[in-house]
Amino acid sequence: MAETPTLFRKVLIANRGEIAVRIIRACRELGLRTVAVYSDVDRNAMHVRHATEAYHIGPPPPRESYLRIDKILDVAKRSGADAIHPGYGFLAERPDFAQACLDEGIAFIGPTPEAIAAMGDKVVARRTVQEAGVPVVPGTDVMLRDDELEAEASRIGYPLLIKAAAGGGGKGMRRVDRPEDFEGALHSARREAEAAFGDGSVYLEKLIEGGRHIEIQILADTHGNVIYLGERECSIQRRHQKLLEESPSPFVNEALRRRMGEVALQAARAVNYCNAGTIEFLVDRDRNFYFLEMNTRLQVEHPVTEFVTNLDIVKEQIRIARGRKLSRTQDEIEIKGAAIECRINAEDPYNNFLPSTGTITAMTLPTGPGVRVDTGVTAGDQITPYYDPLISKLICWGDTRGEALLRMRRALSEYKIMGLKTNIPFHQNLLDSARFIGGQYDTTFVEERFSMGGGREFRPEIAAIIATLVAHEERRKAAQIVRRDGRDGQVSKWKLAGRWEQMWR
Ligand code: MV4
Repeated sequence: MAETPTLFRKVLIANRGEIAVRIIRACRELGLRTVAVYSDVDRNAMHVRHATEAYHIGPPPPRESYLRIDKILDVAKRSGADAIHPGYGFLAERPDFAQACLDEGIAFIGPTPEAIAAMGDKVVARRTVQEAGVPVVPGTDVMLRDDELEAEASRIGYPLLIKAAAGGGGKGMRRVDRPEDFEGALHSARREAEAAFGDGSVYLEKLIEGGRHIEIQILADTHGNVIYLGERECSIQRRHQKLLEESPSPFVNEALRRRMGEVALQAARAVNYCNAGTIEFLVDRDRNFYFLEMNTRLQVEHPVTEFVTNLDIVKEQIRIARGRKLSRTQDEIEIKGAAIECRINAEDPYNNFLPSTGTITAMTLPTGPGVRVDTGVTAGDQITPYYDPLISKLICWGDTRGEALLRMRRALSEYKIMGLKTNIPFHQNLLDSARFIGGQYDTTFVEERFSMGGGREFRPEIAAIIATLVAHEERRKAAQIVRRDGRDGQVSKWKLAGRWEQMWR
């Protein structure tokens, strides 16, 4: 195997859209040249225009372009790229791609093929982290025959979940409430897993109901340093698609953050992890937390962590790949303020989130203090059905959760996209809902308790105080606000409790 260069000058970005642009920007700031790849429909895309050079790799379907390892490596060789950043999706979590890069003497800006493979098999991941002392949901740890699984099911107890070993992200999952339903569910889960992943292996876990999805961002370098960058609350999702993320989580206090952070480091060390990664946890109502899976890539929602830590995660990834040390130690990580990210998707929230395609005829992006927009499209661009519906991420920072929330409402109201339907109205409704403002939501909220237009009269000053107090719990005795009469005032928690009750009625 050729030796991986640690000094590199030119980075190929094996991706498209907002994340390709994000990575190109980090490279430019570091003085690195960039190579874009594009399919037919992306010929004039923003990521192509931002890169130093760009190469065509085929037709729009990902299988024929962005997933073609051979074509991408060929471009790397022709362009003289000495590193490849995979972004998220596409080839980001394919151990064979990471290995192929290394075999060609090209640095893969991400973890080792071994770590990707270990975490990609959910049963191996579960066993590996469990042996390292990480709490996992009670369940099965090895692949078993159908009759053995059924015996294990009664040991675990109902309700339970059947999960695909090759799955992740909720694909191939089945809930089983009663023993008599087990056999049927097992067969349909195996069939679905076989069709989706070419692997019908499944395992079982006890079902944790009403949990929150909270994940820990970690960074690990080649010198054995591993740090955590706080958590992201990702419970606002629909059909396993995240719609909004925030950091810190309004549910996580200092003690829980530290415990989850330490456990995340144990999980990372268990696979000798290197580069940026995320440990997903399910946190129940009593604040017990359980390992779900590890994502061995840069994630869509990384900007909320960047805002509250003031760290550039993509630059850290490049640093790590170059064999340098992390720019900070754990003691130098401080969570400052609060950040919220809204995923702006080309889909119609008034019509069951139906994908919306067509040309963006006009677009005005929000700007101003504490606002960041990561996008890969501009007015005149076409949104096609070939790729995911994410057209932009709107991220807002505030000194408090309340300020971040009000800033997000302001930014959403400035955002104008013509020619397509977007989920901006969904986010506006969500930010006006009492449960979101109060931080009282779990992974079932959007699908089971939320409805468009269900919000009450919005009182920004009350909402901001509640959002801030909930997030900061006892740390701030009262919130400093500007009252309707224009005077600054302290609002006691008692007074707020009263206002909060009013919002509920
Ligand atoms: C669970 C669970 C409850 N109990 N496992 C869904 C995606 C995959 N990463 C794991 N998932 C879940 N696993 C046990 N034992 C509930 C979910 C789940 C979920 C998790 C995170 C975010 C959103 C979710 C929505 C539905 C179910």
